[in-house]
Amino acid sequence: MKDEIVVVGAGGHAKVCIEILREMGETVAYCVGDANALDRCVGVPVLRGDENLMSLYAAGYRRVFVAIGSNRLRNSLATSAIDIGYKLTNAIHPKAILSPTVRCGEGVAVMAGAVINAESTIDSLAIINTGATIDHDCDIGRAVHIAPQCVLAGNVKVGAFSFLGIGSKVIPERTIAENINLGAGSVVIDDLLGSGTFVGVPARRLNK
Ligand code: JB3
Repeated sequence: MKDEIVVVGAGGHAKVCIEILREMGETVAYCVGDANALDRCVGVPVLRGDENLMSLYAAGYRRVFVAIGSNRLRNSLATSAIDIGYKLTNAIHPKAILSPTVRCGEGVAVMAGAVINAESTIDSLAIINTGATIDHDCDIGRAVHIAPQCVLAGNVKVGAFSFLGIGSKVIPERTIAENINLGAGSVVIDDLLGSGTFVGVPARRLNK
């Protein structure tokens, strides 16, 4: 069996994740992109088409990291990879700060400068992007994306597949439900319930 990692995706997010994996001392053997992917991604050869996941598995690769920004696509490609038999690995930058009491799922990306404080939970396939801070006792759901420079105070819950736009902030003990898109720079002072898009200061539903 091979120890090198296969990265699914070959775009901007994959570039960042490959470099994190290298910082962790890992080697990325291949990226698997779609039909339009470029030949290489930060020096890693790119194979086009998800059928390559089967042939790489047959060739002995077992570890995969799904580096796709879209929450839904990341989840569905990870599910396909697990069905083939792959194990999801994490990409956690050595210069992120994670409390020893953080619980982390699989396939999670944590970028440089992110801080995750005591007894928070980061579910599988979440992205905690550059410089985001997640304070104590937060609960970040499956395939959530917390964009760069977001600030979550203590006891904040974010439901599966939600996206918090760049620089948004959430005061303590608020709940953001599943499938919510929060606009850049928004400030959440009330629970955001139901799916949909919320924007502004304070954050309000954009449309019904
Ligand atoms: O905001 C930040 C800091 N990063 C963003 C990230 C979270 O999301 C970034 O700026 C982008 O907005 C986005 O990055 P991503 O997902 O890498 O997007 P893009 O650069 O457009 O690349 C998409 C990649 O997904 C390409 O390499 C495609 O080949 C690949 N792709 C799309 N559909 C797929 C599929 N790959 C596979 N294997 N299968 C697919 O179905």
